[in-house]
Amino acid sequence: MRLLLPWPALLALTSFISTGSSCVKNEYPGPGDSTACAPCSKLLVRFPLTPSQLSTTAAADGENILANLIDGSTGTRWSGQGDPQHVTVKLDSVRAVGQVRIAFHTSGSATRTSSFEIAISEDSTNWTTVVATRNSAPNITTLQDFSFAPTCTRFIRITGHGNSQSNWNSWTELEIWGCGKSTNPEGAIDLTGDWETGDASQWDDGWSGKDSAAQFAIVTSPKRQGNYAAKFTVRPGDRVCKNSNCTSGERMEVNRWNYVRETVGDEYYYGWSTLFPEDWQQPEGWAIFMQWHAHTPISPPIAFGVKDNNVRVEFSSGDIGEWWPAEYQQNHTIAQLNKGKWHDFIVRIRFKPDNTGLLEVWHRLEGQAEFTRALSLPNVPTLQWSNETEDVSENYRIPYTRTDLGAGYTSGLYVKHGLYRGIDSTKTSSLYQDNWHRGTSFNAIRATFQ
Ligand SMILES: [Ca+2]
Ligand SMILES: [Ca+2]
Repeated sequence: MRLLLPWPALLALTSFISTGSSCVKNEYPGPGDSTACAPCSKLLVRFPLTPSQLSTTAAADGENILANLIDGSTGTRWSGQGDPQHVTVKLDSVRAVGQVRIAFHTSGSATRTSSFEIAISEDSTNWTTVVATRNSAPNITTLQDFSFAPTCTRFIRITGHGNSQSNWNSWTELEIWGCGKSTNPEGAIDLTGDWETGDASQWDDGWSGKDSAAQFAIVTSPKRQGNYAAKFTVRPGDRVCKNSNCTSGERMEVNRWNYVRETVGDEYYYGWSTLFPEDWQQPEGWAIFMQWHAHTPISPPIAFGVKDNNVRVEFSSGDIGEWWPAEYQQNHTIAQLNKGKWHDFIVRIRFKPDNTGLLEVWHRLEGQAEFTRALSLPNVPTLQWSNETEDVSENYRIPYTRTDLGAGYTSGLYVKHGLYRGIDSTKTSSLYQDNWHRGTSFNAIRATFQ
């Protein structure tokens, strides 16, 4: 028998979140899915190119061949005469592209500039200009960066319009940058939500809240990092409703939707800071302030919550075939509430629906110099899965087989950050968040803290 939870979620049922960019080909990439495309807020990777991926309309110019554009040397060049002449890059699959880098040959004249424009296309027929005709900067022979909003595309076309001395187009290097998983072994930050834009634009799907003007504010004090932090407020009655469906709790959260999401086998590190101010009003029931949510209509597999005087990690993970309780339904205390002092968190999660998942938490309270390991759970499920198909939203099912329980589906995640609580409180609760990041190593995350 299924029991509806007195707890978060219902999100998948109410489905307030739009799918954002229409160019997302596979919103829910599976493990090893190299064709996944999701725009990001920060460029991460240079897409590897081979000579066969380059083509041009220009006649050959001796040894100045296309392959010279991607040989890593500014001492070799491609040259094509005429205005216009195109160089077209065909990516190995649809990718979220956000920057083209070009190094220009100056033919011995430091002040020579080159004229060009950049367009993108999904089919190499219909083109969208992303960098209008412009000149390169003079006195620079290294790569110059030309950025635009990350967009899912397959083809990038650079059109040369000659240079300030002649109608030759001569470029020494070409790189295409965009969104993807970093392979830097030193670790890297791939998602940032530190409010330093002075707004919520780092969270690509905006708010889940009843009244963002009343419930959300960028503040300059208190703050933990940089110039800005964010204040989240939830008042009695702040449920979010659409049509006749309402969330099971009251909330003010920011959401991330169009990004390389957490899925089976992924491992990421996260960091952020949360302040429960001196006048914090503890909700009567449950309250969470950071969650990794699945495409299932129940509580998230992992959430950071606050209960009584404790900050804790709350799990509803593993087999959810009966929905409640989930196979792994546990709470683990991280720290005391310590109102008025910032909590700094570093969290490592290996995402698995069986007991090969992992979660570690390092914690530091404002005033402490270094983080200490507060929790280590090396053998826990960190995703949800079910062998009942209706448990996982159709668009987000990832086939999954567990040897002891047979075949079914798991769902990867998306993140929500702010404050979400039950509907049984009579007081208004406000807290502050700052310095949220996702990265690929402890050190990369640690470096984001001051
Ligand atoms: Ca070269
Ligand atoms: Ca900040």
